[in-house]
Amino acid sequence: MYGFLIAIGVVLLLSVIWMVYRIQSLISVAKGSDKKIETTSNKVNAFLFVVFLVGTFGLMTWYSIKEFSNYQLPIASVHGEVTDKLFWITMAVTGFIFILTHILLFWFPYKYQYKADRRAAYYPDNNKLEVIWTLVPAVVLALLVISGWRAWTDITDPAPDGAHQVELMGYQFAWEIRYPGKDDILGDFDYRLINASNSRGIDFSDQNSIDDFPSQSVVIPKGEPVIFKIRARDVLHSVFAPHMRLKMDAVPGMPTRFWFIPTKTTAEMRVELGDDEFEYEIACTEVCGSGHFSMRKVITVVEPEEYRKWYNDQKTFVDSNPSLVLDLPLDDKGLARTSNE
Ligand SMILES: [Cu+2]
Repeated sequence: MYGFLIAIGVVLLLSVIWMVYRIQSLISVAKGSDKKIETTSNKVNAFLFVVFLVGTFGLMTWYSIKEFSNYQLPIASVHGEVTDKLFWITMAVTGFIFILTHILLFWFPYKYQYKADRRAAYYPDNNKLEVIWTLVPAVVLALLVISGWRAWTDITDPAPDGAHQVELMGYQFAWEIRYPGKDDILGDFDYRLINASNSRGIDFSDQNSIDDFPSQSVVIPKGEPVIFKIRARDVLHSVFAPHMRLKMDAVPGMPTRFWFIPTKTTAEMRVELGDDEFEYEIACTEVCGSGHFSMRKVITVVEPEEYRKWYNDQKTFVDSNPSLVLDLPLDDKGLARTSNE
């Protein structure tokens, strides 16, 4: 009970203080306040706007020049030329507008800081200006969006017939790679078949799986279409190969794909960069857990003849572990034994 009364008392006291303050303000308004508006802090703040403009612009320029090589890694795929061109056009248009509007944004507070002898001009509207600043951005943005959309539909079209298939499966925290083998068809998979000896859940009762083989790195031929068939075993991951300008999410339960044509072998890129140890890489770009950083795989791009030789030399899952097909019907086992002829 006392608590309630004290609370009411406090509220009443605050109300009284507030009323006194309001009355005092109204009296000073009625009297005409002689409070000075043009203060030193006003000038300091106006000046700081200019300092901020020049300082951040300088930092941005310095950083952009210093990191420029990281913005434009050499391109190693056909569609990379298209996406890079789009990137730089968008960058030029938005960068120009960004710099222009920010110069105005920070310069105006300085230029139009309070001056006792200055009055603001009244300028109600200008239809011509409104039309211009609505139409110009609308047209420019429409052009950017349409060219981006056309490039995207080209890139995501179905892969050409005969594209080399590579299956990439992401899991916490690595990638597993599978090739379709001599029949060029990846065998089925089912998450319920995942176990210690079959980490990808490959269905070895599907005859197309019998000649599938694993690989420690992604090996692909230069100048021929390649399709990555991407899936995830546990959480979201994302396949990112920066030199190929390739990025596609790996989603559990929803296979995705990305096809492209590599244009430079690893050896050629080593010469171009003057770096004998250069490797193309896939990095996971979905923060997928504590071991996310370790989801790196090497892509080796080789000449087509070298690729075919490598491809024919690989050992199938079944060759490495015949027990994978021990439970299968007799016909399939027979096929397994003859798969590596
Ligand atoms: Cu990941």
